[in-house]
Amino acid sequence: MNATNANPEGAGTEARLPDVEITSAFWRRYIDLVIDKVLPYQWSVLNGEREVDLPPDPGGNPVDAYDKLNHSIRNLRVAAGEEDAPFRGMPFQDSDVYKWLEAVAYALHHRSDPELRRLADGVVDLIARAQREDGYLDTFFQIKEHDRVFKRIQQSHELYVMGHYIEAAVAYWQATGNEKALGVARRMAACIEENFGDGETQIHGADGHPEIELALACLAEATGEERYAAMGRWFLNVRGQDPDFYDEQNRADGWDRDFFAVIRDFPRTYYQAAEPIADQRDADGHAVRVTYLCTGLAHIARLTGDASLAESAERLWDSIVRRRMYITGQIGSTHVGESFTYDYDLPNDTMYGETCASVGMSFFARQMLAMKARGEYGDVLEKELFNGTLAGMSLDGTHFYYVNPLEADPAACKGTPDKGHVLTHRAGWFACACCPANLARLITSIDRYIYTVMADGTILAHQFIASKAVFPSGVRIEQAGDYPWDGVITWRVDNPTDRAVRFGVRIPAWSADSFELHVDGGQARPDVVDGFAYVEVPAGGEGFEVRLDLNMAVRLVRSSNRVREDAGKVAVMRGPLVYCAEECDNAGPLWLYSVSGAAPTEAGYRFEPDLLGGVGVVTKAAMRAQEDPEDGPLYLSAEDRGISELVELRMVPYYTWANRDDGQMTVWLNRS
Ligand code: FUB
Ligand code: ZN
Repeated sequence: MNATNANPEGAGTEARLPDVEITSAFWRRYIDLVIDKVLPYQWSVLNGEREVDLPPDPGGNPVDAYDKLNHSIRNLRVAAGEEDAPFRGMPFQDSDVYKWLEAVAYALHHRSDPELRRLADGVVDLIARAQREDGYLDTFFQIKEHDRVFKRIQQSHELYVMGHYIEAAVAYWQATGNEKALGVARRMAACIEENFGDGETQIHGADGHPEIELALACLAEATGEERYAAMGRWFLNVRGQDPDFYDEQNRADGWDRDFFAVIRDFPRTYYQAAEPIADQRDADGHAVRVTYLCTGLAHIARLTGDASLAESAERLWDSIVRRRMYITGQIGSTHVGESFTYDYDLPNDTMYGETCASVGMSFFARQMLAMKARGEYGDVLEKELFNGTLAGMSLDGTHFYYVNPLEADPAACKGTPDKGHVLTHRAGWFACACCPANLARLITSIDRYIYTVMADGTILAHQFIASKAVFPSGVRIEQAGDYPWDGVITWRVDNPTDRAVRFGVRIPAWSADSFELHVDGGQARPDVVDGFAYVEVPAGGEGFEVRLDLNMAVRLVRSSNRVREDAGKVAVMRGPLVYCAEECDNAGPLWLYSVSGAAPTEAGYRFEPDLLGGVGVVTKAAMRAQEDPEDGPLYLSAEDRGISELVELRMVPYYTWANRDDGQMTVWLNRS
């Protein structure tokens, strides 16, 4: 970076990323699904070509105000002065288009598609026409609230929206060389720089929804311009400095003129603005906000070498991962404010677990890996990729989850407002549609999540995704295997350079006690340092082979007994996958089953190629209590244990749930 205070150690991490072709059958299917189905489907929604039924908004916003025909692209046309219509939709709806554009950018890397490219170029042109002279772009404000620009940033999402455009622009410019896309982002950044800062006439506060910080970090890293990282750092440091900032802005703007009345009176922790970040001990408030903030923290810490930001990122990581995260990687224990609650509070049926929050955790983990070679970051990333995120989309790519519970019952979802935000089948779209395109951009960028190249050139192979990678240094790695179904992963490394390359293979915590590593044909006993086993690939080496055999036995897992909701329960896992029982496989109610703590034998696992796109199914002996008669007493003597029978419980990977008949689902099972 052209920086005086930039951290030369970490600044070039993205530039050292390899060019990757995905060969993994598992991920290839998802990438193709997104390119062939999801992106066209999402475009038809965003462009108002397809009517969508909107389920009740899980975040509590009134849905009646939203049309079945989405106006996202139309809003841009109106802002560009090409159509005359009122603004329609969520105030931050432009960001759905930008996430879609970013997903397209990554898709074009996997497959050349002139038609898609033409469409996306047209969207960039439209965005450029909609942008104001001074670089500002937010159609809600341009069409409807032009005199309130930056006047209520607690709720306005203006920097959130522009941050999403900046991310998309960087990705699109990198994928296609489209300078116009990047130019719009630069002008936006200039507008933000003009309006925010320490100057007397400038705004001295951060957006109520973190996002601009991570976006500026991306822009800084892509362009090599330090001013963007400095701006991102300023936004991180200003947060919480003046806890009254939002109230003062709201008062000046008119106290009751809310964009989102529902969030105005949330505590300041909701926006991570109750105190400076360095003083924030726990991950509190809105879960997606926390993950975006933390991604920015880690990224800007790396770019600027700011140790205090790095410490905050680590502290908040620990708060989430050690005390506030579900076994599937999901976060957000309550729908009230889509938020974290308190340590070890992880209810399974009233939880939130927003898809965006798992996507955000994947971003955060990726940035933490770029700061530090620590296996736990890779473990959590893997947990998110195979569980928390993928559950957000149906196997046919046209239905989505916003909220992802670990336990669901159609009767409960309909019968109590406590669970009204939980759906037992995915929806075609949402009034607040932040999740679908977020997931699309994660899946199409999966090639960026396999390796991290550290400042000293060490290559970390942290995700097991079969692929062919060519690094800027000339190193080539062909990774093979049928993960997550099979636990044998091989890397064939060619190192044509004149320096040995340090190659770190992640040893997942779940297999740390039982794995084998073979290096160039012989079994190796490497030291595992913080979750990575390191080997040296000699200079000039061709076809140097590293092979990892993981323990893929089905295992039963319990939570810390500080988690009240999971006490006396077990979950089933195999490799990175969390399993669940569904009513369509097992007669309900599912709470009548109990299982021993012993893992099933080998016979309890079978790959079924024709089920749910091809999945490994786990079966385990269980006792099933006979359901009491409907007209029987509500309370009975405890000595009357009823009758139980021995049955076989059938379980499928959590990410595939709700793709068949509507019914109950549970991850956690009673332990007998
Ligand atoms: O506020 C913008 C987005 O909408 C958030 O990130 C999501 O949680 C949803 O509330
Ligand atoms: Zn979302």
